[in-house]
Amino acid sequence: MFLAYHSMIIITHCDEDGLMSAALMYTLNNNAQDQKNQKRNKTLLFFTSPFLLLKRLLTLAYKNVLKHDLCILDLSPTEKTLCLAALFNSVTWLDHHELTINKMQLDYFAKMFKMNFYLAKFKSNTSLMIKHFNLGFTNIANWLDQIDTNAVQHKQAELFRSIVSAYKHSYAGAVLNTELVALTKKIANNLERIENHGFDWIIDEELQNKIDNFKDWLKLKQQEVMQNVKVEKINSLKLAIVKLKESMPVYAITNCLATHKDAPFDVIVVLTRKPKSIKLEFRTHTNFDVLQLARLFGGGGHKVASGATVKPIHDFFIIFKIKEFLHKLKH
Ligand SMILES: [Mn+2]
Repeated sequence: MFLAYHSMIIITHCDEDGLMSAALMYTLNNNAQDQKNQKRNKTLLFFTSPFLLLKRLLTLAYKNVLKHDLCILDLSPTEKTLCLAALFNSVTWLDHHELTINKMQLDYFAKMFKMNFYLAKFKSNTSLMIKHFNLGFTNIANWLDQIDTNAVQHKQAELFRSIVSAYKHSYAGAVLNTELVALTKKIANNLERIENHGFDWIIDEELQNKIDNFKDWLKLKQQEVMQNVKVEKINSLKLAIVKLKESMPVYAITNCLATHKDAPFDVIVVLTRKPKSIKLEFRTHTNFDVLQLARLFGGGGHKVASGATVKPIHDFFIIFKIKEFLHKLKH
């Protein structure tokens, strides 16, 4: 699986789970190299979103892909991304989201190209990898499961979420990628320490300031959300619509809306307007299947947490489509 004389490209989801998955992959990769006594030319790491995976693969495929082993983490495969990934020397694909393609298609790619899939429903991609590769990091698996399902209870899960959120709040674009790569390497080199003692040692004065700034900003944003949220009722379903002009962590929206006087909400729609697109996020307080809403817009994810990216059309058309769908549901 790990051909050490090739370079490796890791593409992972730009969130806590994606970062930890990449740290685990770094470690697996290094161990494989030690055993073979070979050195990999280099390992490149890219953070992206499900929507931008296709673009990232296209950009990378334009360079000499045959030299590279590709590894994709915490991002679900589509027909198009599978086709592009097949161009690389070899592919290792690990993901825990609901599949959008059927098993026959996957089997075809696995048979035709050097592609290894491990796609299974786990609470986090991190716990999937820890189980699959028998890594034994039970605390890390548990913390990332809590983060990825927005059920944070442990202090270390909350701390790691704050660290990654603070990075994403402080940096953007290529600089964010560079900073997250450095953080991933730091974590990869200290997995035992994290498993036994958590993340406190990572926090220096500079990072603490970033976390404090992020938390202050988040409090203001949460107040805005509570003031501007639109609540609607469709049949017996309660719907909360939040429109944003600047991204903010969706867990923070879901959590503050849980204290709203009309909570719990069956459907939470977060609509973030960006220059060239609109990011849609769907969450629920009541286990309502919001994956079907993301699918309406060509997106994916989990049944209780999903998303899609659409062209910058008027909000009206998006909200209309969601309401129309909910109206037609039988209760
Ligand atoms: Mn994940």
